[in-house]
Amino acid sequence: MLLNAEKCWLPFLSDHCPRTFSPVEEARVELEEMGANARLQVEESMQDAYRIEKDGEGYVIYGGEKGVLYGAYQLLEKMYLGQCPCCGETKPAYGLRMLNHWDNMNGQIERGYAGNSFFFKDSRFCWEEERIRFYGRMLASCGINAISMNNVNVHYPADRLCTEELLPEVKKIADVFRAYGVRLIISVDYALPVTLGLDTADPLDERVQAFWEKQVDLIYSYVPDLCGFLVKADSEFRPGPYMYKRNHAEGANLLARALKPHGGVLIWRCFVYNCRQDWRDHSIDRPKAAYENYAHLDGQFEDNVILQVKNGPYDFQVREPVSPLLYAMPKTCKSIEFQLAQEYTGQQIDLYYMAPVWHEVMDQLPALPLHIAAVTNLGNDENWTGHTLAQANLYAYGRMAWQGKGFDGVQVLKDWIGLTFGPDFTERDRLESMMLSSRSTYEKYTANLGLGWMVTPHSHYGPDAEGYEYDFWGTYHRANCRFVGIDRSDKGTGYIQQYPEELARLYNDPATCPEKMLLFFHRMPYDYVMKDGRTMLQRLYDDHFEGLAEAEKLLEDWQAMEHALPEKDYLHGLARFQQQVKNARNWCDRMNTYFYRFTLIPDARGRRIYD
Ligand code: GCV
Repeated sequence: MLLNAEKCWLPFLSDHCPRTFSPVEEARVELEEMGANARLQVEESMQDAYRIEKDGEGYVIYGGEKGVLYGAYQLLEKMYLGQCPCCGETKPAYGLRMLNHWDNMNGQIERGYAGNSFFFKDSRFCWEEERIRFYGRMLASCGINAISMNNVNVHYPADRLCTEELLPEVKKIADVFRAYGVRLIISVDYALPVTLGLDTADPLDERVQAFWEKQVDLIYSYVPDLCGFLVKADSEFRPGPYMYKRNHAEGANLLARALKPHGGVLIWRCFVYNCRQDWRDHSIDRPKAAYENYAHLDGQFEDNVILQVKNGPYDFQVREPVSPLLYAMPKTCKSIEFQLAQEYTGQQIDLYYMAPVWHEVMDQLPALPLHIAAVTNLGNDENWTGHTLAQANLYAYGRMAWQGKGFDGVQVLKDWIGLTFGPDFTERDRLESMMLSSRSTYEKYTANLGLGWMVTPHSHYGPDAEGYEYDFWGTYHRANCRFVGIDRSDKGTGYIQQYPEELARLYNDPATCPEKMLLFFHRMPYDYVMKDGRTMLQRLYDDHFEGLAEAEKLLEDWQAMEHALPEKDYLHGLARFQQQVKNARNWCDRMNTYFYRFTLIPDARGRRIYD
């Protein structure tokens, strides 16, 4: 049984190999210790792909330089789990499989729920080589091949990560990650030219172009395989090309051209919206923003620009439709961005296994983007992720990034449980069912029928039905005594028309719109009759009560697993499940009361709703 947090899902890796061993050599030793004779056959052309075969002498792993490492970890994993390791050639669905840290150099993590940064502290680099090596193994073992360490909101001194001041440190850490096939990305501040002495950051100004060329040359002299830059521009008070009346193609191309000679990519986030909206103004609809800012620029980006689009049009709510921008811009390279950090999804206290969300997105998109990114859920907590069970999201994300549409979130969860708790863990079915139902449970008590944002402002934890209602972030539900939700149909804000025709038709009509997103797409009366005959209001009440009951059941289930878990880990989880029940009760009571006070319609089943 293994719940040693440091080890996470890599139980077969021990620390006895000399440091001079490469990760591949290390994996071969581990394989030997597991009784497998494995030969590694590097075939450069295979790149990240690998193939595991068996002959009279043992296993042969064919692959590119990175591919053999992925293959070796896969073989270890399969042997540990007692599964058949041989496979035809397997190659990743996405080229770049990225993790974005939102770590600030003061050590805090924006939206971090697992302690502080393991890269930075007190405005400088501060990392333990052992931990970073272990992290490299974790990433390689699930196929992740690029990370950004610093927050997309680039604060001083992180803007100096691409200057002489900090590049020697960036180089040192890049050298550690390189061995695990992980390349670094730097989040850069669009206004760096101004910070460093120019009077403008205008992308069409030749001095700015020369500035970036020189800066990028310098960076690559330290880190020749840097993956590229990540940029959040013109969003949430960040500087960007709009400051100079330039569009985002002009803005992105500036950096992309500087990176191109070095083989670097420019990852440009599409999270751009008006965050100074007047709630009185119904003419602006925030989910329309990404499409409006970018779709018309298709074909105007350099070929090493990757537009990074959040999975939904808002901001990582519990349930959102797929961002319409992901269907658009066929001539532009895109990356889809998910958030493992549980900002709106329980903050690594409430249980939330994310695979169901990824399935919904992938099932719906006709073609996957070329690249994928996720905001990490990691920090320097002993168990990496705050809630130990939240580790599953990182592992599964890596697997999903590898498997693409073939991803099986149930099998991957089974594997993670086996690797983390041991193949003989007696409670694996119970744990699996807890985790598989966790998203639906959380959705029921926090965010029904596509209603999001009813959270405490800023912290984004706990209920506050009108917390954002009169604020400037553009996230309204406009509930009154008869209706709730926003009409985004062709008669409303027109958001739905950003989708391809068939989908737009489906969403446009409340009768065909998926009910779980009804109030995202439509403004509906409380007495609207849902498909199962309940009124919409009754469905809201029922969901909240059910969510609370299911949270209580999660706690009971965890308590029933006490005998199978080490005491420390059991108690760690127990405190979280107890908190989750309190949270669910708070959500249930406050949200039901909110709607009851508007409607004065009691629960049809006579349960207590406070007035
Ligand atoms: C890094 C949301 C979060 C911010 C985050 C932003 C983003 O607004 O609350 O903390 O900033 O998304 O994705 O850039």
